[in-house]
Amino acid sequence: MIKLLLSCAFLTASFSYAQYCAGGPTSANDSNIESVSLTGDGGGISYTGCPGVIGLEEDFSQSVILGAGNNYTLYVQFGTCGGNYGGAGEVWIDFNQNGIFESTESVGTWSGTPPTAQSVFNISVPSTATMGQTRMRINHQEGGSIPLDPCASFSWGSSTDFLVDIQGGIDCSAYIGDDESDPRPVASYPFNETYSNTICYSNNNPVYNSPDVYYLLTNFASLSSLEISLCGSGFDTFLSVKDTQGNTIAINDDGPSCGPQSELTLPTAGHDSLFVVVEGWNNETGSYTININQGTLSLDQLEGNGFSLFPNPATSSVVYESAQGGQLTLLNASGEIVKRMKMTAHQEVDISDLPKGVYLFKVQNESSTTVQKLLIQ
Ligand SMILES: [Ca+2]
Ligand SMILES: [Ca+2]
Ligand SMILES: [Ca+2]
Ligand SMILES: [Ca+2]
Repeated sequence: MIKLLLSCAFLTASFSYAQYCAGGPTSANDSNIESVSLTGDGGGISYTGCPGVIGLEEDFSQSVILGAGNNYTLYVQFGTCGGNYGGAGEVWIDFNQNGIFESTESVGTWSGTPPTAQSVFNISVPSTATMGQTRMRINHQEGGSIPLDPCASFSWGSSTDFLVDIQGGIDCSAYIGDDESDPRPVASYPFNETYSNTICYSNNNPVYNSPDVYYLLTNFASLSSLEISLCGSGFDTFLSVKDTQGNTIAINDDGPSCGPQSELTLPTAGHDSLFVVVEGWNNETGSYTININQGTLSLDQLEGNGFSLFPNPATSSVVYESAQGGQLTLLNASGEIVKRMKMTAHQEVDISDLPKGVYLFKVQNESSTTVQKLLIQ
């Protein structure tokens, strides 16, 4: 019973946290979905469209139960709440519950100028659909042409979402890590796993619409920096690191050493736990490999060696003191170079143009490369 309750709670959570794009019409007049009818294995949708609604309409007053692997008939009247104008219509169901209406999830299309016959669409629910509650979206875009963009904003028409409850299919209750409330735990290092965001994950981190997987890193007090790498993954990845307040403190799209896969190194000072979010560039999904380990910038070893920096933390400028000068490369927490300059053995460096955060102050000369952590506040 507890297990059942937990799995219900999970399904509710994974549904309510998915962030769906929302476009729709900017006017409530003219072209509109007039009616929708769908009978399933239970429940049902019986909808009347006029008067029109501006933006995305979420009609969650009713839902329909559909079985994975089964076929159903959907009736849609693409029409108008005013004058008759040409346009197009399309229906999608988010069968894999990743928060995205992919072109492969299109159920049917229509084009014409109302009045036209009611559209009759066959819904063939994939046997691999994700079990639980998801959305059906119906768009009617005046002046639009097939295929429609499920996320589009336009002047006249409709964009309406309905609830669909999938029975059978894939049970995602074991796929933890969809969002901050249910992260994949990482408490020992080095950590690595090969995993996938292809099924059972939804789009909670809106950097890209790709579904994302959340990790919660703890127990890294003995590591001065963390190197997080998606090198070797099977698609174009994007990596974010967030603190427990939800602030993004580091990001990487295409890492320095492995093409479109992502990698970054960040100091751990000031953090007890961190979220790491793996997603794809754009809508990309697939199998990935994540490695988390002590960073190659071993700050504990480097700190205090070679030069002094003061004040640190600093606000507007910082003074470098050493036996010799060199080339400064100042990097932010994402590993991006924010400043480069030649320095003398005693050099004041203006940092007033840089946002608050943790930086790496790296100095290279003929004899050495030394790095210190600089906090700007
Ligand atoms: Ca989908
Ligand atoms: Ca997610
Ligand atoms: Ca995302
Ligand atoms: Ca990338």
